[in-house]
Amino acid sequence: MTAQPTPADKFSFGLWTVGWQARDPFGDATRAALDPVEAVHKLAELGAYGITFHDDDLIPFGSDDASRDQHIARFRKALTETGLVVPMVTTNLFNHPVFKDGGFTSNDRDVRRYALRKVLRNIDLAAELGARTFVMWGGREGSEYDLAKDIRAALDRYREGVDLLASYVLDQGYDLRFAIEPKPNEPRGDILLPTVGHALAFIASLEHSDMVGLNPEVGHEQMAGLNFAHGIAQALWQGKLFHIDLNGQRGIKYDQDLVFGHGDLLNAFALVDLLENGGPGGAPAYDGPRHFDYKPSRTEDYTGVWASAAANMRTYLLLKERAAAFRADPEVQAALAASKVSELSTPTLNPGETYTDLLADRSAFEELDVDAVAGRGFGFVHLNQLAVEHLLGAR
Ligand code: GLT
Ligand code: MN
Ligand code: MN
Repeated sequence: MTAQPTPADKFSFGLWTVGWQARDPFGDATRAALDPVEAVHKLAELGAYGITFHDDDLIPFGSDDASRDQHIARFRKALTETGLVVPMVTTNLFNHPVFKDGGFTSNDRDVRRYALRKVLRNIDLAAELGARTFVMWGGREGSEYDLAKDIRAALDRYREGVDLLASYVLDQGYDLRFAIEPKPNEPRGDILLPTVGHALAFIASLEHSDMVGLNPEVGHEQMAGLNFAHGIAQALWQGKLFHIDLNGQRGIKYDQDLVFGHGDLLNAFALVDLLENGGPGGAPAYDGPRHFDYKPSRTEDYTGVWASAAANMRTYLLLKERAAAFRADPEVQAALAASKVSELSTPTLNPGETYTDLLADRSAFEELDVDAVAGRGFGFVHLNQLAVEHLLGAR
């Protein structure tokens, strides 16, 4: 197998992923802190092209201006040395206790104003480093108690916040777009904008909705029992797939952040096929970073951390290779045709046909042999089995 990542694959990692010290609600850290400079060098060696971060991942919360500048300068030097880029930046509005009831939607107005200032400062840094996407994961925007949060007011404040940030970016002339990351729960009992669908509806209500899209995460949709590949397809369909968080999740439970493909592998296969082959004429449907947002399991030492980082990229490339073989297989092409997959792209009405014409078309209704049509099988199971066999390397 030749699946060797290169920068052309556009793989990126959050600093908080490989840098996770594996502290969980039940146990202490199992790994020492990772120097961001080392993360840059290591990821570049492994073949990644980008690294992303929260302000607090790079600059410890509360740092004074001089040490802030120093942290940024060391990081920039590592970027220059390795050629790694920063395609995305995000702000931590969840870790410090001040955000215990959220950032943009805290009931406490002082917190909301502070949160906006923290993000504005970080937007300047994002632009300075050449990031094109600014992710907003509102992990603390939510509630545990229904009567304690006025959800409509919270959504008003959320919109007020995003509108303000978007107009700041426009006024500064930054080449930066926002990507909202949905999640149904954890750390809050219920998080606002819990799914791709909720976030899309929210985005449509914004003043600068064209500047705001999505950063869906595999595990987050799956925590809600949803089909990730479907969510991504709709995000693409709506022109809103601005960024993507790839990882693995096994069912409806806490956010596992496993390596990409270490959860629902068949859905990951469909996802990679969609991203890589789902555009016009079989071209890629998405050309942004393939960003891994995973957590190296708590059981791993640093050897395991770097092995898991490499595993994300290798799994993606293997799935890409399998998807290409699947598409090129004549038996798959015959099965796709038998399943009428491409017939769905034919409009239901003829060019220029109106509902009056449809009402007059006796072959569509009065004369249609409904029982005969109902009797036709679609052959979807055969098609899926071919996908499984390609996935298993059996074809
Ligand atoms: C946090 C969360 C992720 C988000 C990150 C961006 S931070 O670790 O679990 O899903 O993408 O804020
Ligand atoms: Mn997650
Ligand atoms: Mn994420």
